Amino acid sequence: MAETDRIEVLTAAKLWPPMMESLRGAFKVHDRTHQSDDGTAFAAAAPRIRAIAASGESKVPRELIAQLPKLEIVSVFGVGYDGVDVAAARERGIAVTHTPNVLNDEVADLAIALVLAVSRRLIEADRYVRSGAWAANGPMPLARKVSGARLGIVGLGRIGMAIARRAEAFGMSIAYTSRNAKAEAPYPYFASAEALAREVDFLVVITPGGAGTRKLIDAKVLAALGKKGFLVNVARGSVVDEQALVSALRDGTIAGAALDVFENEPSVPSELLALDNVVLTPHIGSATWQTRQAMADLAFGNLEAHFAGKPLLSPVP
Ligand code: 8YV
Repeated sequence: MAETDRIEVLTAAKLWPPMMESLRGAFKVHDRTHQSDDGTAFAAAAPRIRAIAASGESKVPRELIAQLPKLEIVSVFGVGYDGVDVAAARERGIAVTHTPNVLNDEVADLAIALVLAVSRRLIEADRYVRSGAWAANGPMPLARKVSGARLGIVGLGRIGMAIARRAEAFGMSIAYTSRNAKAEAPYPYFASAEALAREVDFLVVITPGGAGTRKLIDAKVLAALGKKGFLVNVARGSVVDEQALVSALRDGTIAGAALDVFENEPSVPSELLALDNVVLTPHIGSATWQTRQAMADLAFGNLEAHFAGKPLLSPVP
């Protein structure tokens, strides 16, 4: 196909290289030109751009959508689409798709790994061996048992359920909060994160980001979790009040935290870096070859389906 006949796509994030390869094989790709150049290349291409390929962390605001008169679809490589102004897209009849389900296992695995890492002090233990502290000082301070403990899940969606099923295998008692109680969930429901936090040892956050959940986990919730409680966040940094969390960790209001997501990624508050009772990972919830491939197939498949006039594989609800 002549280069000029190709459908033009704007990427709104640095995408996984194999995903970029698929895009480049099928479309003319403008790789983040709206962010990277002085505006002229983007202004020239904008009237022809018919699709945006975004990631879970991408920002696709109303202002960007307004600059693209031919935009038909935003395909998100990720389950979360809180960075996309879905209302602005809908007003123009622009489709928005994401990659649900294919990453449920991966994110749930990481949530359990973080519960174990922070409670059993795994990262600290690794440092203890490498630094020679074991030989010098003898055994490490004791950790907290996970099996049989009480787990609270904030957001019992597809991934939340996958976390709950794993936790059952650890003999944990499970409770949850979400906007509404789920008839199909066999676990006790709490109407607020604060009420849930008061009853659990581990509070795992896996609720969508966006305005509705901004700073849902605040100083009050952390105080309710208490000095023996641990917070795990595999959702979005925006869901936790990061400054309140730093204070709670420093003051011993809670026992520890394991965080895969942050308010201003990739920047992480320096206070967190200095704390031993914190495990930090760089937004790796879905980051395995297997799952990223499945996400790429789905995100690319949505674009293919759209431009072939077929039903979308996974439109946002
Ligand atoms: C990212 C995510 O999309 O699925 C989500 O919502 O946050 C992640 O899977 C991924 O890091 C790609 O950037």
